[in-house]
Amino acid sequence: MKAALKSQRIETPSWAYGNSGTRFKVFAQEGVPRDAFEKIEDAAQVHARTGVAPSVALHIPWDRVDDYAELRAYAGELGIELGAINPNVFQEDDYRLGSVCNPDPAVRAKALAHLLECVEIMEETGSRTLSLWFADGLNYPGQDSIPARQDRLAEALVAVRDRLGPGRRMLLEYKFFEPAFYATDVPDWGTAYAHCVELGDGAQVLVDTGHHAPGTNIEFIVALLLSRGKLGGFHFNSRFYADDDLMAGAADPFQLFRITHEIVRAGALEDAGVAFMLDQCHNIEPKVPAMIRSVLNVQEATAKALLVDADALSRAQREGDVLTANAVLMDAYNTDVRPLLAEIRADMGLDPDPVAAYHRSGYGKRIAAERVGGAQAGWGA
Ligand code: PSV
Ligand code: MN
Repeated sequence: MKAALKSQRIETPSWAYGNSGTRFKVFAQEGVPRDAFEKIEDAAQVHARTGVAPSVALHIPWDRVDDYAELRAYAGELGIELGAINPNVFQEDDYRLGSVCNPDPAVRAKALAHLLECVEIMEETGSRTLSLWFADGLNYPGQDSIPARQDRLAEALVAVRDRLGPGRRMLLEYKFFEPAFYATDVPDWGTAYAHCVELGDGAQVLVDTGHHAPGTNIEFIVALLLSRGKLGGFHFNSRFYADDDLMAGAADPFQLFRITHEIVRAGALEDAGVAFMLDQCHNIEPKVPAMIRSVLNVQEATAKALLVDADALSRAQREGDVLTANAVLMDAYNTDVRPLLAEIRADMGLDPDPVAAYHRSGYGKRIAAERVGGAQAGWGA
């Protein structure tokens, strides 16, 4: 159990270190990175404190630099790697009616060119994962043909797949609404799964925990995708209402446990095939310690999942003993795993309390003093 927790890998998103907000207001914070290099410094802090966050995902063009080899080397100096590359085909005026599903072939070609640029960036950054999310969709019934848009999507995905280098894969993320309100082109796991099956081995589904209707049983989706070899990874975050992008484990730690239980049960924790990534926006809280907290929350859920007595559970399930089966799960969930995780951190040469250690380090004060002037990074809501 200790070995599994020590070797867990949780990827943090570069964009979570920049300013973010809602469509009503983006609140600027002191010390926010001005470029991709400074975002990497913050991500490296999260790894330095937790020991289990050794890579950072990039979003292009938010993290565009002249020399990706230099960015990769800088990350390496700070002890982390560059992770998934996330193309952005949702923030230009041309994409008003969609990107790869747009009725205009010229816009589709532009979007595809950006996706292929990101495939090239993967070679320079050493990234193995291309993480695709499309904001494409419709606001009004009749606005465009739903099946024609599916065909356009499939055509673009095939073109991307055919350009992926060896050992590289593409993940397709779904989201049921926003920014489109009537029909999203990849709204659910079924649509993503259907495309990934057609695309073959190099394509898998990405589950962002914030992208479901309230009450959706996400662990069911996880279990099903795992059983079909099509679960590529997660964007963990918490939601109360919509795609809130709050700290993972903040809203519903029990849901996070139920998801990690399915992963552990399927033996998929050690299998590097399922990428544990975070996708969050820290609008009002300080970003680096919020990210550390999120990593710890995922770690706690995983530790509890590893505590489930698998033999007792499967015996109770075989015997149809509903109450015992449920009690086995709840026993694990209700165990306080914090002392165990503190011990593991001590074994790893880390401070047992990563958030306190971060505050004591003075890093937050230092970046607030040093990162003055220039344009703070943000996703421009
Ligand atoms: C879309 O809501 C999303 O979850 C996708 O993963 C994007 O890349 C990310 O958020 C951007 O914030
Ligand atoms: Mn996401």
